Amino acid sequence: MAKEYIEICDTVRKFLSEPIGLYIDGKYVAAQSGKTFVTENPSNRQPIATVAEGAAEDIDLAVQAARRAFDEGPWRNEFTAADRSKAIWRLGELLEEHAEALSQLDALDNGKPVSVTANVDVKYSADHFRYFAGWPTKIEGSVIPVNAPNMLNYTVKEPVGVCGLIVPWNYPLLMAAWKIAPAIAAGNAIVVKPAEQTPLSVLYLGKLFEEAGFPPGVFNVVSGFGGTAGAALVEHAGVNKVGFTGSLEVAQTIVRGSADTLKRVSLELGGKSPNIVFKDADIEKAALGCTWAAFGNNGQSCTAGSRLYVERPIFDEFVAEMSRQTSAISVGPGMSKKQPDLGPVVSREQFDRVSGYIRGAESDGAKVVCGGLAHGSSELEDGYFILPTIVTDVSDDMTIVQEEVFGPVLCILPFDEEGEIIARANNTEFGLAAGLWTNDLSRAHRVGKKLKAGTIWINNWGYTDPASPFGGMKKSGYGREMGKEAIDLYSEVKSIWVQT
Ligand code: TXE
Repeated sequence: MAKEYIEICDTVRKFLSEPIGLYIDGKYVAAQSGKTFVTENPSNRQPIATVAEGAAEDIDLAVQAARRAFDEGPWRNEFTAADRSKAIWRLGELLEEHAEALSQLDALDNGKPVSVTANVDVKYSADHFRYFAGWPTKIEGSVIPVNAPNMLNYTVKEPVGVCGLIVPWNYPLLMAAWKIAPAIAAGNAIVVKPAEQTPLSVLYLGKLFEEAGFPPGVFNVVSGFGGTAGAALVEHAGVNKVGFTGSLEVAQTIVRGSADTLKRVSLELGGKSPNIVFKDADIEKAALGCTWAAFGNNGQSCTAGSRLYVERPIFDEFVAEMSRQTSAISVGPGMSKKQPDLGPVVSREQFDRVSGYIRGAESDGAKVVCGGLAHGSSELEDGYFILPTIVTDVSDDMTIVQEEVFGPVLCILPFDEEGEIIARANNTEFGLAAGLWTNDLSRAHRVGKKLKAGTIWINNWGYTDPASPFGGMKKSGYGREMGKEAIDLYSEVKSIWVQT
């Protein structure tokens, strides 16, 4: 069968045709070392582009540019809150105007279907900027009725300063937008370190910041690797705050690495989120919701509902329905004209890791109900494809049930009663999200209250909104992104006392 792909648009073709520089102080520049690296399309393992490989010396230049912009430039001294607001709103519009290019860049780099990058990644990123465009004019302090005569005490919220934002590859543009938008809305200057697997869309943003009227140095991007560029950003004395999304291990390195300079740190990490279906739930609706909870974004979501507990009387029926729905999910290259539901996993490393988990579960005695490694189609053999996989006959203590797979693998387990399932659901080191499906209103609230996670979804899964706080408990991190909490995350409070 002929392979049919969406044509790469002229803007993207041009952007990718030459080595892509770091974006520092309003200009694209080569890395100081002259080093570059090649990004690979996980759908076909072909090179996409050559990208500058930044390291400590480039981070230093980017931080200096951000410091100048923050300490001396017009950003702090001339831009009013309303000016900031307008520039951020314009950025949201520009994301939409450049939606074709941005969605193609994320589809090439991450592998996910371009229909998804257009309708989720780019659309939600634009929405995110527009939401935070409303904030600068609403960041208020307060007047405190202190117990002291002739004394006026008030607070102001100020930007933290220069923020280092380290982002992952699962939603390359959107995870960056989650941090960039509140950081600049609060008035900070930033240096972004995109994931080495997916640097393209964030590098492309440089042009858009310039066009939106941001002064040079407010937004900088240093592409490169975690252990070099990422670590240098974490340790740099000119950086006041680090915002990170990624793995627990790297988060722990970041907390240690930022100890000397005592930076503010916020962390959005992984999960092994439990999803609970009670026997009174609407089965078809719940099965559809649970399917996409697990396999949306190919399971490469920090909130993937990867541990599914189903009440025993409906267990067999539910697994059969899930298996039917999961087998109907189409998988293919991100730029395929067929517009599959899911693409490949992001890299060779993730492919090996996820397939290792599936093999490990099988050798521990688990049953693979559907899915597994993709074969039988030349189109899929070119890339890092893993079919959405359901695993049963597992127990709570098995690796596949305990560890974050971060790929299209779902474990389904039976349970017998409410008290038992709350304890089992909470028996994880993570606490990012949890969900439950029931038509019993009291139970929905009762169980929801007892689940230990930053987000609880009842009779739905995966909803987020720029206005609603999002973040984790336990080892899923600390700090809340989005909503007014995100403005606080990128602000300091100053208390001012005036003798009247
Ligand atoms: O993440 P890393 P990886 C989880 C998921 C996945 C696993 C590994 O389980 O399978 O992590 O993915 C930068 N100092 N999540 O290895 O390494 C790195 O360059 C500073 C969950 O890709 O944490 C990239 O920009 N930065 C998750 C970013 O950290 C460093 C999303 C994330 O990469 C660094 C991604 C260092 N020493 C993975 N080392 C989620 N919560 O959504 C790496 N980085």
